[in-house]
Amino acid sequence: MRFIHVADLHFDRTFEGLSEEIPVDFLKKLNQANEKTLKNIVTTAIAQQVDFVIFAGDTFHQMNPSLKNQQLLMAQFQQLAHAEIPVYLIFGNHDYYEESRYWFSFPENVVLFETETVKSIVATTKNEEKYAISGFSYCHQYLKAEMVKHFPVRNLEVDYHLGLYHGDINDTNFAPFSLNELKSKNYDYWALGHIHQPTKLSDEINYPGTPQGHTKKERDLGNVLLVELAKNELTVTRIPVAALRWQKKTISLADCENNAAVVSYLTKQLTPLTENTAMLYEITLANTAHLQNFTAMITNGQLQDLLNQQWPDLVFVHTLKLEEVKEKISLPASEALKTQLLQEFSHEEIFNEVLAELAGNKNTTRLLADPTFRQEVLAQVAEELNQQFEWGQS
Ligand SMILES: [Mn+2]
Repeated sequence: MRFIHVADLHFDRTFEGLSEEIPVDFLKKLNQANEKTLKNIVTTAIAQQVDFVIFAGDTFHQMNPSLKNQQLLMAQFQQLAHAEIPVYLIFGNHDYYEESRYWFSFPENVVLFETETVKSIVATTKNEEKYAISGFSYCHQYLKAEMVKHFPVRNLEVDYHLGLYHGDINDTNFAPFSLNELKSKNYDYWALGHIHQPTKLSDEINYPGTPQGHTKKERDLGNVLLVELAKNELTVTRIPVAALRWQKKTISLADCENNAAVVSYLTKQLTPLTENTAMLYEITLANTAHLQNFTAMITNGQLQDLLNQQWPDLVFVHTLKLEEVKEKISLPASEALKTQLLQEFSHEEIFNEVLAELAGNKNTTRLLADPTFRQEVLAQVAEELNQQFEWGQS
């Protein structure tokens, strides 16, 4: 049996944090990107001849999607219907479900899990493999119940049993669960949703991450998972589908002798690898001290504009800046102490204790519970400590 696991598509989310001067051609790409990503998913499903496609919540960014976006989504589900590929869909905390908001019927190949109670269905693939799927949806923005407790144990009368779960290990607002609880059900696969960075909790328990990043923080991602199940065998493959990719790059100009070499060098560095994926870049230029009269063309935006004309519909540099070179402060403390401190603060309790003042607020509570947030903050702290201080030996 093989299927595609999609989560957190956020089909109607706009691309955030871009300057207003986006070239017309690229703006057109942006406006079509969400639909293109979904089309890529559908094309992949048909080409891979999968048995079904799972959407594990937050297919829409809003609980009240526009009519146009509803129609576009249904049209793509209809494509899967033509290929006789079923869709199993749960709703997450962003697109929490209320029937009356939908002005189009879901095609008949789409099986919805519509309530905040766990529902199980049994079906058969074309190859006569029998499978069960258990799942639930959000009907409110928050779902504090530990939904995992309501899942049945593995159905022993089917070849495979799958769980659909939109939730968060740490955050009590989003159907909290523990890894052991999921494992205790003995399912063959758990299709998770909610965390936008691809995250593997164990071989058979995965967040695919968002198939299309919408902010510069959602960089270097954009895939779905192709899952193949055979008796006692599981293969999970990432398949890239994003119409647009966000990337952060530091480019050294050490090899550019003078300004006359800069444009062609940068152009080369930004050359798109494929015509199928548009690129959104945040570029930092390093080692520029030897170039004269250089800074002005960065600050007045001329170099950025020029680069954005090279592949107007494929490459957009949304940020172009110079690397900050600061004089380092010499510290009498050792490198080992720095490592030790970082290790200490990577413990959840200690980290949260330091940020205890933020814990009262709804949004920050969510951040504090997110292990990727902790990792990001600590990585940033480590970078700052290295950039700003000269560490001693003892
Ligand atoms: Mn979510």
